[in-house]
Amino acid sequence: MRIVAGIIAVLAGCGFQIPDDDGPGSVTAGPDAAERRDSDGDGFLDDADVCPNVVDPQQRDHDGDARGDACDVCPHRTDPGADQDLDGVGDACDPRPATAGDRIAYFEGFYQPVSWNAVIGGDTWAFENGAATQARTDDAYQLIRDDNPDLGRVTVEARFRVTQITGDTSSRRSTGIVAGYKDKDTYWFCGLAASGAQSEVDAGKVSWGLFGNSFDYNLGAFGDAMPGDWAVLRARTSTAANGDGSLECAVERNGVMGSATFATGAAVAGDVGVRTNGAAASFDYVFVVASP
Ligand SMILES: [Ca+2]
Ligand SMILES: [Ca+2]
Ligand SMILES: [Ca+2]
Repeated sequence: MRIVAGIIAVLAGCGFQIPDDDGPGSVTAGPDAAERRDSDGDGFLDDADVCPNVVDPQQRDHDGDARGDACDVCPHRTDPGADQDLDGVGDACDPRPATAGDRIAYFEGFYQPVSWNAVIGGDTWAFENGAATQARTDDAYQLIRDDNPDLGRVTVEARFRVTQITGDTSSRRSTGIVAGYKDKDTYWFCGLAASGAQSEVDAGKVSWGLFGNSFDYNLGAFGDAMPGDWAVLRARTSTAANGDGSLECAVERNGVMGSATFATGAAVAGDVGVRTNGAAASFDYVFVVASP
């Protein structure tokens, strides 16, 4: 959502860099050569570059902690930058902080251009100010990022806010993420759902044509109605040795945590996406860690 140091860095990058013979990105030696160096050659001098060693002309820093999205070990969360197992996923967002092997599959801050696909409902999503927004409450809408090959086991974190739900209670009202998306009839979901004047956490799997649509839920996890405050969702998929898959789903809102887990006899593999059903909502980001 934030771009820091952009103006200063652009001015510095355009006006004061003097290339010499030491190769790309270096500057003429002098008393302040270290400050004037552009190590990655992206036009932003190191002391004003949010990722001094990653070519990053966009200079995006979604969480505003002065570490750019392109080099932040937890790009969605202000954190000290610690990574004890050195796998590139910060301790604050590593599902296994003491075991190497996880990796950041991607951080999606929904800045244009966004290359996600509308797979359910019309393509009525808006991408503005670093958020994906669905304003319609009349139907289900689902966006998927198509990763090839599929990611397999994932931990997904997303921040979202529901602004309005349809008053028609004949349709299910929910907002959250999807994981293990195969096609519009086969995917797992985790999110916040309407439950009378309260809201609940749902985890489940849509598998029409195989087992039907089934889910588990944490009824009345939140005393608040579904629209309102921002919520942070965390979901983990796993597949056991016998092939059974499960999805752990937790939502935190105003310091209150609700969770639900759904398991069934099918592996979890496929793409990650976001989904609304009878609800208008904005997604601030989606952060995905892939694990072996
Ligand atoms: Ca630079
Ligand atoms: Ca950052
Ligand atoms: Ca780590």
